Amino acid sequence: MMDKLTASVGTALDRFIAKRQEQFPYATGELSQLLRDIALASKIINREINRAGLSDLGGAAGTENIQGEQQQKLDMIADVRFTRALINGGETCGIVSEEVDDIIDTGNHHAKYIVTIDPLDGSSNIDVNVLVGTIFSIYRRRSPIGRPPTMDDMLQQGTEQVAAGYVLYGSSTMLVYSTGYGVNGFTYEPSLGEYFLSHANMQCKENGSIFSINEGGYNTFNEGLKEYIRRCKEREYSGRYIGSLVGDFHRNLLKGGIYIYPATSKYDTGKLRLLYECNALAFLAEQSGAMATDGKQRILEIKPTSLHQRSPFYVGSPKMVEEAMQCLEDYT
Ligand code: AHM
Ligand code: MG
Repeated sequence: MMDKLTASVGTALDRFIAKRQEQFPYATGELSQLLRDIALASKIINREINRAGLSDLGGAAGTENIQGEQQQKLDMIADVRFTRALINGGETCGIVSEEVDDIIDTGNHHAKYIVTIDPLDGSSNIDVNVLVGTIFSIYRRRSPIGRPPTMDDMLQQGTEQVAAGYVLYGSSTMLVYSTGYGVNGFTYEPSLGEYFLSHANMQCKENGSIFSINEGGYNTFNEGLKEYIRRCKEREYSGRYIGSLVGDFHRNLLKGGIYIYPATSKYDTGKLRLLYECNALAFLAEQSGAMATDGKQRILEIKPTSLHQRSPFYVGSPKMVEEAMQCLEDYT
């Protein structure tokens, strides 16, 4: 598989992207440019996040997004930065963002790609200096070139993703992405302003001993999920939950584990959004040997019906996800 071939640790992201493109003789370079645009925007966000404590960018902006959640100032800044980068880059005709109710028409009607993005996930963690992330998916448009993007372009199922990734703004900043040939992770070197390959061909362990779930909702979990959590505790697995999806996912990808956001009394179809949270991570999960379902079916096969729809999310080491699903079937 292409991404698994020649990547050597220390390769700069730009070079890595260019080399990948060379391996596809018919590639036009548009996807490569789009990935570079996302990387550039992430560097700007990284700078803003690092300054947040000093420049009064933490905290709420006093407005709400479509889900009725408070928008943080940095949420909105990240949204503007990514949207601008995608508009200026010219390769994206339409965007779905967590922060914007409707389709964003970039005006690049000759562009081939659609991007769905959560510009700053876990932003309630910024005020307490805990990591946050950006999550993105890239699709090919379905509508004819030269026209505005349509709902049909946006509501593609996850199996149609051309690429997906996340940026983790943590103790160091990382960009992890896949174009469907394995998963590679790049660490940002701030003094050089560049990402370098640090985690080549990332593989999730088949089994793990970390479970990540907000147990505050335990009393509202169904019997199957309660049984699975009981088993995790009987085996003295480590309970680890940052409350920042990218961080929880990244840790479990590296160490082996399961992340669960189930249906709860507050969120009857789960909290996480299919188009710009679950699908991207499900794509990366499967590319790394992990598994992602809504408890019953593969996340990537869910046919979306609306831009901001939610889904329960069970993702991680395949043996753990399979056992959790078996519990749901047997006990519920
Ligand atoms: P957000 O998109 O509003 O930031 O919400 C998503 C976040 C995830 O990063 C995290 O896993 C989850 O919400 C935590 O939710 P909870 O506090 O309900 O456990
Ligand atoms: Mg989010």
